[in-house]
Amino acid sequence: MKDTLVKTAGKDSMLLLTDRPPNLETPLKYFLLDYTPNNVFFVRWHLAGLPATIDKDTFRLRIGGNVMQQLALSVEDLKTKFTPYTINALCQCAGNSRSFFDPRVPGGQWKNGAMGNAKWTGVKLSDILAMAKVKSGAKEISFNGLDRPPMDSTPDFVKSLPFDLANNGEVMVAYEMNGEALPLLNGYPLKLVVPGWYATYWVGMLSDINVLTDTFNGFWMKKAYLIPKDRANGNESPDSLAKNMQPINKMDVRSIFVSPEPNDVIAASKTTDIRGVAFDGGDGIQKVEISTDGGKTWNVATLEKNLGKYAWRHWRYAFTPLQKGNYTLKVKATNINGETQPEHQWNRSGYMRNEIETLIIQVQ
Ligand SMILES: Nc1nc2c(c(=O)[nH]1)N[C@H]1C(S)=C(S)[C@@H](COP(=O)(O)O)O[C@H]1N2
Ligand SMILES: [Mo]
Repeated sequence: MKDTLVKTAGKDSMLLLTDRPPNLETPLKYFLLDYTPNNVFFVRWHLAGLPATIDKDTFRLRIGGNVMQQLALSVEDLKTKFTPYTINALCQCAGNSRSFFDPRVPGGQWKNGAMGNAKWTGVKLSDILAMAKVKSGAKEISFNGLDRPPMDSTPDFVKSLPFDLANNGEVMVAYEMNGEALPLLNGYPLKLVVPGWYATYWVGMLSDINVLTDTFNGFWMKKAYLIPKDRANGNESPDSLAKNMQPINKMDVRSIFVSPEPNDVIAASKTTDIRGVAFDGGDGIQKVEISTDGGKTWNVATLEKNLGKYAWRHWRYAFTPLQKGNYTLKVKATNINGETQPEHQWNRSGYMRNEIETLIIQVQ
């Protein structure tokens, strides 16, 4: 299918998936950069009821539920009453690369561009919770944003996290991405950042934080974003669907090619730098291996600068093909726990794809 590129409010040319709600994919070439620029950072909204503008002066982040002190904080309060915190982290949609599942599955037909690496600045959620003085018995925290369902038929987008994770000192409320205010389409003015976890938890236009003494039962935790339980890589098969499901959580180890791109032509007897990124849920990448013969033999790629355990890691491999023709390249990452990528993977919702990536290039 041919890509549709569009320029929308505050964004440069991106791949259009849907325009209402806005769903935009980042062109692959930007993944050569350490940080994905805000004006091409992917966009994913579930509900079409998005505010067109948000007044920073009247906006308040409300913290309530099982706390001694309910809070209503302005963005200015977050900037002045707390110690700023910055972390580099990859934000990857659970459905990134869904279009490559075979057999195909319904949902946004993303290629590999439903992710981005950014420097997030804001306040640790644990600091906000300390100010609100959480009472004993807290079990989960739910997070809601300003977006609303256009009709009552779709449930509002609300997500929850286990209390201990939410309070771990890394989960944060970001008011800046790559040193600037967040674009409206990426959740201005505040986005929850959950390093290492799929982006479905990174609630944008975050307006309500609710400390709960029980399990949250909302639609977006109990019916959507479920993966097969206790199965490696969230795997199941169309003729034997998993019976036990659980909410998606930490990201699987993965690597992708960034350059060359599919169908690019490279020169024989010359060296081409094959480049890409690798990442996992925050344990750290141990090695990236490349095959240039369809998976028969593997060679180690060079890992580039470490931007932090929750960020992606660029890698590079010098490839000098001697013969003309088509080459089948493969890339496979392994993290420090020895976890690696499967040869084949499928699930009904097209989540957490991390199958070993294949790239076919022409040598001339
Ligand atoms: N309020 C709100 N937050 C949300 C969503 C949403 O629909 N509403 N979508 C989630 C999903 S599924 C993804 S992949 C990320 C996308 O973040 P981005 O639009 O900044 O790329 O936001 C998450 N946070
Ligand atoms: Mo997503």
